Amino acid sequence: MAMGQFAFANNTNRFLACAPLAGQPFAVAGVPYDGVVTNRPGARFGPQAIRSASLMLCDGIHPVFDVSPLEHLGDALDMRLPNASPLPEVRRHIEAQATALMAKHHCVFLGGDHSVTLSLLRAAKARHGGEPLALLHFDAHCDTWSDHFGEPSGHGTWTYEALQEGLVSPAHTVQVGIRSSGERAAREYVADQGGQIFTARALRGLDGAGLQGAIDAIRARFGQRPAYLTLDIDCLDPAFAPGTGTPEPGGMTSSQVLTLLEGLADLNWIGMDCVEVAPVYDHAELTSNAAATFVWTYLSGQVAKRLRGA
Ligand SMILES: [Mn+2]
Repeated sequence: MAMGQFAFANNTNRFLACAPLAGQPFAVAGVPYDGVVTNRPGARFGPQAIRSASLMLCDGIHPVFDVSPLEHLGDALDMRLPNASPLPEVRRHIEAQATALMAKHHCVFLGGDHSVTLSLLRAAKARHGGEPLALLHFDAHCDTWSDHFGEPSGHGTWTYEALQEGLVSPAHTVQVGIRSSGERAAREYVADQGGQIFTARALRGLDGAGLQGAIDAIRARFGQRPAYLTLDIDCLDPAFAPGTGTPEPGGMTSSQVLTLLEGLADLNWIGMDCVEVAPVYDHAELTSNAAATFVWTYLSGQVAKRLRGA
């Protein structure tokens, strides 16, 4: 079957109502796949919901970065993906389309379940010199299980797979917001490999200046190594993001995430994804609004950096 025949969940809205993708330096693309979730499906509709929520930001000058990403951004709409093929086949399609987009643009991908990040990291590493990348991973879950309830891969294995494949550097891997149940070997895997974990418990009550220690630690660890940002919306407490497949109480606030994103904007980011937004479980578009704001914040920071010539 030719790739052009896959048409599931293709959207016509564009992020921030930006122009169709042409020669803009920044691109948004949807990855509407949720075939390997543990519990509740629905993240295939995440890209559509995040784009809709973003429309309130379309004329917005960012208050910290003093830019709007709108004129610098195009939307590639959704990847065309097989929906009934095994995960390795789906991942090949995602990687091929991500590779083509990354060749021309600094990309933000809208998931989709978190399994899609492995393909995006494969494309990003190849694009940026082949050295293992730095990885900043916001999530309630460690995603370092070595199997998915007896299957080789799911949406909770991609971090383990990325470290095993050498896509990311263990010493430059940092997780933020982790709190779900799980055996110690998985929960502590990133730290055991030499990375760092800021659990949601360790971040309780910290914001603003209280997060400066975490910002400084991540900055020191990453330096100017090419870095990829993956943000599972379930890093947020369900109070801020109910619309996700596997919510975990006791999570981060939206302002904590924004403090970190704003404070780390000048690192050497090469791409981002925001995953696991499942609008069917959302209320009042809380979750898709949070996701749209995080993506807008990232893009504003990167556009400001580009305009400075940095
Ligand atoms: Mn998660």
